Amino acid sequence: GDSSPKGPFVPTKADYQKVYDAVARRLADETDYDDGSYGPVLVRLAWHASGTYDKETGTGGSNGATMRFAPESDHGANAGLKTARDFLEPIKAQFPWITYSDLWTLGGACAIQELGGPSIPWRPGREDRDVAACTPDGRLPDAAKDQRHIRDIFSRMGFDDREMVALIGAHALGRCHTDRSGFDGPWNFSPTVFTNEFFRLLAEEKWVQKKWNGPTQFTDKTTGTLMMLPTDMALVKDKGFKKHVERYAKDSDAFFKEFSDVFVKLLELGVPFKTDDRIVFKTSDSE
Ligand code: DDH
Repeated sequence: GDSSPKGPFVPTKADYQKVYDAVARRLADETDYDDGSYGPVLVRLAWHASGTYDKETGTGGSNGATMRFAPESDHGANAGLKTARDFLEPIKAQFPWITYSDLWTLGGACAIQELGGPSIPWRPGREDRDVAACTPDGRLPDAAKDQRHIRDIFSRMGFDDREMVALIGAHALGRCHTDRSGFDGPWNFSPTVFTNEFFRLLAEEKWVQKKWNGPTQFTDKTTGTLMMLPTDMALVKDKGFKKHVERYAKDSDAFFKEFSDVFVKLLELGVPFKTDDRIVFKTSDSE
């Protein structure tokens, strides 16, 4: 028999790659949802888990996964994210040693990579916290507002103008749902592929206010099928933001590089890591 002492399980990089592979496999298998992928909603889960960070108090952020609990799970901004949390439950069951907070951020990194985005170097070290660590409502952005609100919210996390614009470029992915946010529709024609299309369309299309009974949103004059939120339009109204929109619209490589850096930073806000060593996961299409 094996007489070696059995300490607590210490996962290696290979173990985290197995978790990545399982999420990637599930993304490839479960295509009967929205535009054919759970990837966008996984990205949104990772963002809303992380974007509650407050640099002054050091509260919030991805460490804790407190969106498992009410009241945070019921905050208006988190409507619909149960879909993403439930999608990851079988992965948690298969790898019970990983924390929810590591799993949700790894899921976001995996979705970006599997949908054709840049690699998102990721490191483990988050610990789940209990309901007492839930953040107050109002820390995530409100789509009906303007550039001042965007700067208030994202500077509280510690981001500058360039980083704010790069992050919001994630709206290349997914769509709005009337039964979640009240808004409706996708931002571009390939909502399951990570591209700089959000910026290209924002810079080049003519956007007009949508005529409907729902909240104020904008639609492209050419087809009338795409959408922009008031906060998206603020990125071309504000000079400080607009120069980055135009740069990313023209230079996909710059967007991919700068998005990767800032998404890595977002996922790590407030986490007391024990290692500086990040894992660059292999995507499912690399051999
Ligand atoms: Fe967003 N986002 N987001 N967003 N977001 C929505 C969907 C998605 C705002 C509002 C909305 C980021 C920034 C902002 C994604 C990623 C990111 C929806 C629609 C609203 C509303 C929700 C629904 O109805 O299902 C606002 C406001 C901001 C802002 O910063 C001012 C950022 C920074 C990210 C990121 O990932 C880094 C993704 C992906 C989606 C699509 C989700 C889906 O289900 O599809």
